[in-house]
Amino acid sequence: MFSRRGFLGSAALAGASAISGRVQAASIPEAPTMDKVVMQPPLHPISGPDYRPVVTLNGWSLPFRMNGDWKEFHLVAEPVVREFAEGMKVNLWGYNGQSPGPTIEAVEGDKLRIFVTNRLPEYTTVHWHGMIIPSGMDGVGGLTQPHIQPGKTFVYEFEMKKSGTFMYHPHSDEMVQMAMGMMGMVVVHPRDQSFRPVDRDFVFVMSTYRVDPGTYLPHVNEMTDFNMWTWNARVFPGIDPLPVRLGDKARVRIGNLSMTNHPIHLHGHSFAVTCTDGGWIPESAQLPETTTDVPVGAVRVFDVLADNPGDWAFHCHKSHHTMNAMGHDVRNLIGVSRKDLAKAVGKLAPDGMAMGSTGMAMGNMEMPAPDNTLPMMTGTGQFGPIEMGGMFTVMKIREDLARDDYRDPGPYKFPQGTVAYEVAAPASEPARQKSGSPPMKHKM
Ligand SMILES: [Cu+2]
Repeated sequence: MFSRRGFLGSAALAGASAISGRVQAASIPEAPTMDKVVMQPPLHPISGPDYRPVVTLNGWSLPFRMNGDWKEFHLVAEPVVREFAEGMKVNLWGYNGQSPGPTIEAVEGDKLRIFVTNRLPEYTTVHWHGMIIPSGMDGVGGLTQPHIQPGKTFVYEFEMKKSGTFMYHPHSDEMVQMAMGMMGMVVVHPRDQSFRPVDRDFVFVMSTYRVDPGTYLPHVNEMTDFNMWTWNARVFPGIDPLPVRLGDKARVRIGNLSMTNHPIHLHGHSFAVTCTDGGWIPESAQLPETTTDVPVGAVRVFDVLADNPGDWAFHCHKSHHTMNAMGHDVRNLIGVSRKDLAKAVGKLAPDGMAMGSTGMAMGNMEMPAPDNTLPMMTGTGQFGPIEMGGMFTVMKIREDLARDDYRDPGPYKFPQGTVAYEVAAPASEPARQKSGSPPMKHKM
């Protein structure tokens, strides 16, 4: 856990310093760090206006302190090691010990002072994606500010003009720094707590990497051929589930800082997209959806009434994005006998395995793989292999969850007689046209 030292003592600071544009180095707040890869409990505000906090999948929210009427945060840009899932760790760049960086939560109307210290080997900046702020606070290196050199600290100050869901990322050697995992989310709660309230609130950002099997560093020049499709730099089965109490209204906020769009699909429900990084969508303009496409460099937020209990798959609908690293050059051998082929391949690559002639399902048989490489399809549910990877997790809707309890409730206990089942009687062959019989005549 992060240290609360300095934050609990914020009352002493409150009022001590009125609005000041220029801050002294001595007054830079502590920078908490996080080393856990599981979702941290919601961070209820200990000062400032109240709100229902969000939870960040496999992440956390950055604690703040009040200084007069300023809410002060401290981000530290630095190299980090991120576990994508058990068995694979990647050297990334991030903030405060993790990639992605912590979620920053604030309230509409708040004055934010965000300190950014650069512990990277090259300069950086932070751009506040989607926020309506003065141009000089926009974080575009060279255009709106000098770059933050290694070892230096800059401060950003702005007022949160509107509520919503935003992102932060560098605008400085952007291709490298974003490909290395530098990003995070900003959630600004409405000042009026009766505006579209929800019972549970989740947030994550999508990013993609190409990490060659057996290596530990993403290819930062990759433009299209990614092999790790992540939510908060985690892949299935490493992504936290979304536990929701039956009857709760849940909100899911999704940012996309990858290089392609992701159609995000939730099973068993229909939802409404209620907000983008541009603002709240009026109710009259909301469509009922089961999948929403999240474009590159955008945020989509949906609200769902969790009225259908169970374990509901929640995933990107591009099927290659629910896989881990795979060989893209594998040929489709469905329907091809591979008796001879297997012999030939075996001579060339003893550990190699051709795609099966009946498909790729392998019943959770995992191939030998280099170090630091995840199986392409993995994970086990209560009925057998799930055979997924990448952008896949489960929304777990249960009757018996307590408010604010985001712990994994385990597998769903299906009521008797509600699971698809095998029929004992043999199925009769479907009637088919016999070969040699005359072609069917159609009456015109
Ligand atoms: Cu996708």
